[in-house]
Amino acid sequence: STTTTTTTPTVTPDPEPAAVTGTPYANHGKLHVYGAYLYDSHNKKMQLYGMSTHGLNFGSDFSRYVNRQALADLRDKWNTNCIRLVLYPRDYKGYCNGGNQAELKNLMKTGINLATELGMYVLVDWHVHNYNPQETQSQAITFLQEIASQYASYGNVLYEICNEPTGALWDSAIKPYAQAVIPAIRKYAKDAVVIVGTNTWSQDVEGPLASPLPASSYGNVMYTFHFYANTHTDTFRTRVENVIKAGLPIFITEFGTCDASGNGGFNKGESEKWFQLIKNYNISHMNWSLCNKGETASAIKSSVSKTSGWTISDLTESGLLIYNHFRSLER
Ligand code: IDC
Repeated sequence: STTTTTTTPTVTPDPEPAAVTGTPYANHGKLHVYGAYLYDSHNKKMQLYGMSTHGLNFGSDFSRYVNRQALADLRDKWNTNCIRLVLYPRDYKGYCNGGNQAELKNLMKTGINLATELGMYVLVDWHVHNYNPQETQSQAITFLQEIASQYASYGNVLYEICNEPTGALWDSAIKPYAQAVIPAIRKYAKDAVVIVGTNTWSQDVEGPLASPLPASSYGNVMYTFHFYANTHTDTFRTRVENVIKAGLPIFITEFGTCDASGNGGFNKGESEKWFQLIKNYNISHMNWSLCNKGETASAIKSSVSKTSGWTISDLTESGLLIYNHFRSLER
């Protein structure tokens, strides 16, 4: 249902942080969406990019990367301007699946605070994965509204309200979900950028193109597309290009250099074809994932336990490709 009763959090919003000189946020400020593109506060086209964490709910092997030195390295050595903080509502110890809610909320806030202190942008990702986002709608509202109430004036915080809806039609499921969740966020964070997932693991971007959220009441909204380079090739690039040309603002909040399973099929050539499209259209993009799990998508070798200060030889083939790609971009 689209009518959800919510309680108003009593949190006093944190004051807007002072921008640290020379950081991405100091240089670009609050972002906004116009037509198919994201712009900075100087009205220059803006591209956010960086690493996605793995699931913060999956335990300290994954959440330990949310630390100051790791984020500083991602900013200064990897040349990135954004970090994506991933919280699964379901899956293992997810926020609505037995996870310690206070701890998980704290982890998210720690990540937001660190990113803010370092002048980086941050995606707060409600990581719906493989189902209709309406199934966790009321918890999404409560969680995201609390974050938005505390960080109401933080221009560096973006809200990703559902990672990858699946089996959820745009018109009858995802759009009404967005129409329930976005106002809860906007009650506090009035003009924060919000990113809405699309059906079929965030591939069906034609849904919102045919029936976008009305711009009059839903400004600063973008729509999600995800690719895994060994699975999604030319036909997907054509689809993305077509919707952008038709005016749909796309944010690639997750991509992998390998198979969609996250394991196997590292594909440099197809990844580079995506990087070219990304460059042509200034598309924001976040890589899965910053961890050392023994799967192809991980950026850190499984033998490496450091949580910051990685050297080239600590990176997997995926990590190295991504590191070099990010360093070639203009932050
Ligand atoms: C995968 C992880 C894997 C984990 C699984 C749990 O790589 O370690 O066991 O989730 O659900 C996505 C999802 C992302 C997936 C990733 C790879 O957003 O959660 O992570 N993927 O399968 N979409 C396409 C691929």
